[in-house]
Amino acid sequence: MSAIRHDWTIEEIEAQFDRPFNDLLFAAQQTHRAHFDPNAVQISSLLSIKTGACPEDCAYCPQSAHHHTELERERLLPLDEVVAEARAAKANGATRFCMGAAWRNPTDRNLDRVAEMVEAVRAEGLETCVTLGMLEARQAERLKNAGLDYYNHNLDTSPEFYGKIITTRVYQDRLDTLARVREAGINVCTGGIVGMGESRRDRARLLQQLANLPQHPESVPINNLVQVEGTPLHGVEALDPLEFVRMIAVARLTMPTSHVRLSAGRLDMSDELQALCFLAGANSIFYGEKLLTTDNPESQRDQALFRRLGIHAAQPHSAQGETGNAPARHT
Ligand code: SAM
Ligand code: DTB
Ligand code: SF4
Repeated sequence: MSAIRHDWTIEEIEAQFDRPFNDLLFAAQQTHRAHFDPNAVQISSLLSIKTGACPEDCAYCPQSAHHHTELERERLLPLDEVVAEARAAKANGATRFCMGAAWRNPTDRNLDRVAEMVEAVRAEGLETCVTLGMLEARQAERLKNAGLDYYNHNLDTSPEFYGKIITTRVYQDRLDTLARVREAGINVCTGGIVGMGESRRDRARLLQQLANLPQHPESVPINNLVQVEGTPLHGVEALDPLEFVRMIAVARLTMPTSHVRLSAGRLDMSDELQALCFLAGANSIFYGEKLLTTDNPESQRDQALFRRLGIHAAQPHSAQGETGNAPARHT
């Protein structure tokens, strides 16, 4: 078993990135096998419960009110629509349902409505995840009491590159929200985006931030930028796909027991590239034909890919290191 470390230096992480590709993938796959069923992949489906007109200025995001995208602003979805979508996701094979809102932070009134959604989705027999922006401690507790399993809040990139991407909130705000989620006993889902024009050192610094948290996130989404017309990052040079695979592999090596999610960006990836990501240690995907506002591969294509690779869906709470809907652990 690989050691669980929280003291990674930037040089050590960069050295992993710099290894010959085959050596890196072999090491990542060994680590993966020490902690997980190598042929099991966790399946989450996403729903945007409140779309567009976000006050934040994240340069990658089609939902920011600062950019001129073609997205229609929508109100918070009614409960019955959310439950219908959750049922459909479950019938389609998802085990976790993630609800996203384009907010800087939720108001208490909105949080009450989201808490109802969490309760109702859980009652359908799905794991629940929400991503609502910044949270206060009492709001995290409110969600925990509603039975929330996971909270997603990404660090997105390195502390150094961050200011080039977002100016309306600082890195420390994100770390504070993550600490409150952890303290409330909710599983932490946090990762980032690559392909935004950052350097390899930025990617290594992001992984260093994640791996050196007091407790590793249970879930680490690695998003490849989905370029949307009208956002400032539209037209930025795409990342070398093999560098994306390296990012997955180094996430696996630095956070051996976390679920590493091959997240946004799969639509543009070949089956072969996705297969390399699974070999590098990715063991979770977003499944279903939409992410939040952009497209994801058709379910049938994913089912065919799983068949080709002999991959099966992981059962909820089957992996080590998950707190489930249980009290906070302090390590
Ligand atoms: N508003 C909340 C927040 O930012 O915390 C929650 C929703 S936000 C859309 C969730 C995450 O989606 C972002 O942190 C970012 O990592 C990811 N994301 C947004 N737009 C993306 C894009 N165009 N490509 C890849 N990932 C994206
Ligand atoms: C995450 O890391 N990626 C998801 C989820 N968490 C909320 C969102 C991806 C969004 C991609 C752009 C869109 O569809 O709007
Ligand atoms: Fe708003 Fe979240 Fe998009 Fe940033 S990533 S603009 S906070 S919806």
